[in-house]
This record gives sequence, C-alpha cells and structure tokens, in this order.
Amino acid sequence: MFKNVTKKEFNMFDFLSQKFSSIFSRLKTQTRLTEDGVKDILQKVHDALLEADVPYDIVQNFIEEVRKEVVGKKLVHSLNSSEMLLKIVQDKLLFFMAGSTSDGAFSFQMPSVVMVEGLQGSGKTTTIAKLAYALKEQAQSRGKSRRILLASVDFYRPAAIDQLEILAQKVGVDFYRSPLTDPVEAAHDCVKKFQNDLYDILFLDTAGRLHVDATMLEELKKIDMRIKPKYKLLVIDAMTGQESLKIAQVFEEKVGFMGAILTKMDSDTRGGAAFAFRYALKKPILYVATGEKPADLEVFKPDRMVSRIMGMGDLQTLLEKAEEKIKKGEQEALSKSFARGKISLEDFAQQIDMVGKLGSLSSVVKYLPGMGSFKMTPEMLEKGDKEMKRFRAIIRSMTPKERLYTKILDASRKARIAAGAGVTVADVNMLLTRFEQSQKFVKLFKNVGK
Ligand SMILES: Nc1nc2c(ncn2[C@@H]2O[C@H](COP(=O)(O)OP(=O)(O)OP(=O)(O)O)[C@@H](O)[C@H]2O)c(=O)[nH]1
Ligand SMILES: [Mg+2]
Repeated sequence: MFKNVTKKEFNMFDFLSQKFSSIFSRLKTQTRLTEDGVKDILQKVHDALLEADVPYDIVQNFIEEVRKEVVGKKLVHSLNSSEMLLKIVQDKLLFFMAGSTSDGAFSFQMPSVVMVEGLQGSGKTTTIAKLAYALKEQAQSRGKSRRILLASVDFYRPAAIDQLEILAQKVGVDFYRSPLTDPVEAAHDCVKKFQNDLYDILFLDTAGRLHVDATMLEELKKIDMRIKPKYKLLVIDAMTGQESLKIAQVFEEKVGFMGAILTKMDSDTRGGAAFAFRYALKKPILYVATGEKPADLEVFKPDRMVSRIMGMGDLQTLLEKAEEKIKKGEQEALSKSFARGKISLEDFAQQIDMVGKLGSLSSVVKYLPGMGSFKMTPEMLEKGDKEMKRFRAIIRSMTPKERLYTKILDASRKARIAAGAGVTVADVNMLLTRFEQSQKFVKLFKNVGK
C-alpha cells in the first residue's frame, strides 16, 4: 500500500525553501522597499504557502501578522527595508511553527508510560520501534542502558501485536504480551508489568481505525483514564495533508495528546501540515519520521526548519550528523593534514568517504547555506554521487606508493589503475585534476589561516 512513497531523503519543506529563495533572492539587490514592492512579495509568500498545502485561514493569518509588523516597524521606504522584511518573515515563521515560547528539546522523563494513538496505518507501531531504538542508542552512546518495554493493546487487527513483537526483537528491546483480551484491562496489565519489572519506559501501542471513529476514541479514553500515562503521543501521517490537522483536532477533543509525531515525511508532502500543526493545534510536533527503518526518526526543531525554509541551510544538523557518523580519529587526521597545507590522495579518499558516510552528496548539499536558490538538479547530484563512487574505486586500485606520489603515475600505471577500477584512463585523469584542485584549495586554506 505504501510502495508508491518515493524514497527520497529528508525533503520536508524543500518545496517552501525553493519558493522562498526565489521570492527573496531578488530582495538582495534592493534596499528600500516601496509599498507595492512589499505587497508583491507578500502576495508571493501567500501563494507559496497555499501551494505548500497550508490551510487557507492559516495562510491569511500569517500574512496578516507579517503585514502588521511591516506597518508597525514603518518598513516601507526605510533604510534596509528588505533586510527588515526578511527578518519579520523569519520571526513569524518561527512563531507559527514553534509558538510564542520555545519548547526546547523534548526528552522523556523516566520512568514513564507513553501511550501512542493515531489512525490505522498512520505509523504507530513503526514509530514506537523508532522511539525505542533512539532511546536505546542515546543511552548507549553515553555508556548507559535503558530498560525499555514495548506492549500493544491493538486487538483490532489480528497481526498487529505480532508486528510489534518482531520490531522489538529487531531493535533489541523487551516486549510483553498480556494474556488479557480486553484492551482496557490489558493496558492496565502492561503497566503492572512495567512497574513490577522496574522498566524505565513503556511504549503502549493502541488500535487505530481507518477513519476517526467513536468506538476507537471511546476505547482510548477508557485506557487513558485507567492507566493515566505520563505521555500521550499522536502519530499522524503527513501524506494526509490538511486532513491530518482535522484528525488531530478530533483526537485532541476526545482523548488529548501532549505532542505529535509526523510520519512519512519522506513522501511527496509539501510540508503544509507540519508548518500549520503548532499554530492550529497549539501542540508541538516532537519528531518527524522519514522512512520505514528504525533509525528514520528526527527530532523536530522549528528554528532549524525556519532556517531551511529561508535558505540559510542547516549546518548545525549537518555537523551533528558528521560528529555521529565520523570517528574522531578520522576527523583529527584530516584536520592535521589541512593544517600542514598538504593533502595526499589518501586524505582525498577519506574526504570522499566522509561524504559517503553522511549519506550521499545530495543529502549533504541540502544542508548547505545558499543551496536553496542554487538549484542542483537531481541529475547533477546523481552525477556527483556516481563520480565519488568512481573516484573511490580508482584510489582503491592504486598502490600505497602511487597514492603518496601521484607524480609517478605514467601512462602504463594509469592504464593498470583504470582497468582495476573498471573505468577509463580519462576518469583517472579527471580524478587527478580534482585532486590537484583540492590541493590548491588546502594550500590557500593554510595561507588564509596564517
Ligand atoms: N515511507 C515511510 N513509511 C512509513 C513511515 N512510518 C511508517 N511507515 C509505513 O507505514 C505502514 C504502516 O505503519 P504501522 O506502523 O504499521 O502503522 P500503524 O499506525 O501501527 O497501523 P495499525 O496498526 O494498522 O493501526 C508500514 O508499512 C510502515 O512501514 C515513514 O515515516 N515513512
Ligand atoms: Mg500498528
């Protein structure tokens, strides 16, 4: 059923980001804005938000808020008015996505019971596995361990509980199956298990229905009253677009929740629901899920999202990713050779590998500032990724000596290397040219450093 979800990288807000950078890039050449100029820009922002599937009334409110600030700050004709407009839009985006107070990074208090609710197929069970995986990994990276228990009271779909059991095994956390069959009593039984065995956290999976349905909501309400979980999380499928806000509203009225997790952000969603959620529901989005694997979960950080939309990139996320995935030693070795102002082909291969570890060129590029308006087409990125793979293969088929002293690479050596890597001699030459460019850059880098 979900096979048609195109497997893209984390692309939420790419749509808005591209729209916004084309709207605002023209501003850079203007300083004083006229009334018509501002009107024109606001109209374009308005249209872009609508196209991104933000509900109409929320778009109206957004534009109105920006307009009020524009008047209040007497922006028209004033010096630096374009910078001021950028700042106003940015602040309002943040206000819409994060509310008036910054929520700070969310983390679960322990011990606690987490009840997970949402429609059928929204991704509850998968998300529970992802949360468990994230908590486990987080604890492990600090040299600790967490006692995590997964349990389900989804008696609606026959295989639902088995699915959770399999996922628990996969991510390596405990699973409990209550012998009781009444969802409310079974939920209570699961909580007893959690308490008696001194677990840190219990994630309780619940049954969904295809549509918001009175029986489902009634059952959830009863479970909620019986076990009084510390957290109630709503799982929402981003692919349902604006409809997801309505669904969330019903859950909020009937059962309540403290925060949401938006799933399937790797689909073609234009991010409208994610943008409007906080403003419409007055509740935060805590995480977004971006794929089917246990690791495909990210903490939702509105300020970073705003940066991404405004085309300022998201270097912080990239750096964190880099820190996680690239061993300290590797980083240090590279920075040493950078400091020396000299890199070898060995270092060059390492650079390529680092990008490889971060995913792909395309996954790195989108975090870089300014890349919003400098559109790299998917073809360009794919070409880049292929080139990197080819380069790695070429370097691998060189001898250590050749890697250190590229000068000894004559025609016969090049031919041998090309054959070993399954490429042409022209490819080997291209790599050498790139490498020389890179060396020049490092030299420059060193001189600037001085
Ligand atoms: N591409 C993608 N697929 C997802 C994501 N989250 C969940 N899925 C898929 O969506 C489908 C439904 O997920 P489940 O976790 O079973 O959903 P559920 O809410 O537990 O559904 P019920 O138990 O039937 O109520 C599965 O095929 C998941 O692999 C996501 O972030 N991205
Ligand atoms: Mg399920």
